Amino acid sequence: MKNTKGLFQLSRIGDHYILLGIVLLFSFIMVAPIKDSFSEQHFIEVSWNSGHVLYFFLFSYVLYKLIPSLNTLSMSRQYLYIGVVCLVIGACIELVQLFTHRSASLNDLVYNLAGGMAAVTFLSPGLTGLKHRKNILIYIPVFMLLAYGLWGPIGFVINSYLVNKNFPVINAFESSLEKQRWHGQATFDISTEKSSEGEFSFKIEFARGHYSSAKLRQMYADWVGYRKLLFDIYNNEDKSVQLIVSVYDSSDTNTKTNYANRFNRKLELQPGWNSINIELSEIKNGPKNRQLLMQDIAGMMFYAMRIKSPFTLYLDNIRLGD
Ligand SMILES: [Ca+2]
Repeated sequence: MKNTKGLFQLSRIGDHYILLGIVLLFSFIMVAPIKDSFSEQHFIEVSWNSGHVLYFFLFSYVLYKLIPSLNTLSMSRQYLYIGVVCLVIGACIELVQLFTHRSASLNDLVYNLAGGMAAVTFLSPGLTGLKHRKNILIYIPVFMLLAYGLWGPIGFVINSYLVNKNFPVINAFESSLEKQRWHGQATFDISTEKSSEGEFSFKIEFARGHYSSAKLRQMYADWVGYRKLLFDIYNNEDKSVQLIVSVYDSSDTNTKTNYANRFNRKLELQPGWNSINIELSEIKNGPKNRQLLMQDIAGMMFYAMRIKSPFTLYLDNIRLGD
């Protein structure tokens, strides 16, 4: 028998109808409008794109099951056909998303392609018959596509390790991965232009408008045993700017955070470096009708409102101290 052993072939399972069901379920999730509270869950959000990879991997698997003759084609044709099908189906999903208030993205097409190419590579029996060197040439681009497609959850796991390792330093911005912990309407990136610690800081550009924010969503939760929250901010403007810093706990993590349910402090930032030092006892008593759960801190937010002219800040060395 020729062409019957794929690297991770699942043919013995024979339950492709179950897999077809999973694919249909994913189809529904990918086109259904999602709620704010759902999209705010950091892990789901950073991993969301990787769902495309999984979906198109399963989708391609089902194609192999439903059309067994695919296996008999040359490898290049399998890559071509599966690739084209993934791109066309992916483009249709993007079109449907336009009508369900979900944002369509060209990046998604790359994630879809990664899933399809991975399926051909790992499930098709053809590759195992090729010579080793030729295999490597195919594996390298496919693994690069996969790494790109799975970067969200991979980055999340590495960040989880860094968050634990570096605490009580919350963000020193010395790793480009730290950017993934942040979310918000402001434009931000790791920068070498200024730093109060190490070589890098977090450049945040607040655009003109009603509201703009940068929100830290992946952090060490237990602040018990420390006395102060400290950080440095460089105000790049030639006049003072107002910024509000908020700290919230696990009871308050979605986009509709209640102002009275968290700690808020208005900062008047002078031009140049500002060293901010806030007592954790004040943060604990920040919410109006309760105390913040200091053992279960979920996030921090830096935001500005009614911004008449855009401004740029550099944030560095967010840490807890005694
Ligand atoms: Ca730094």
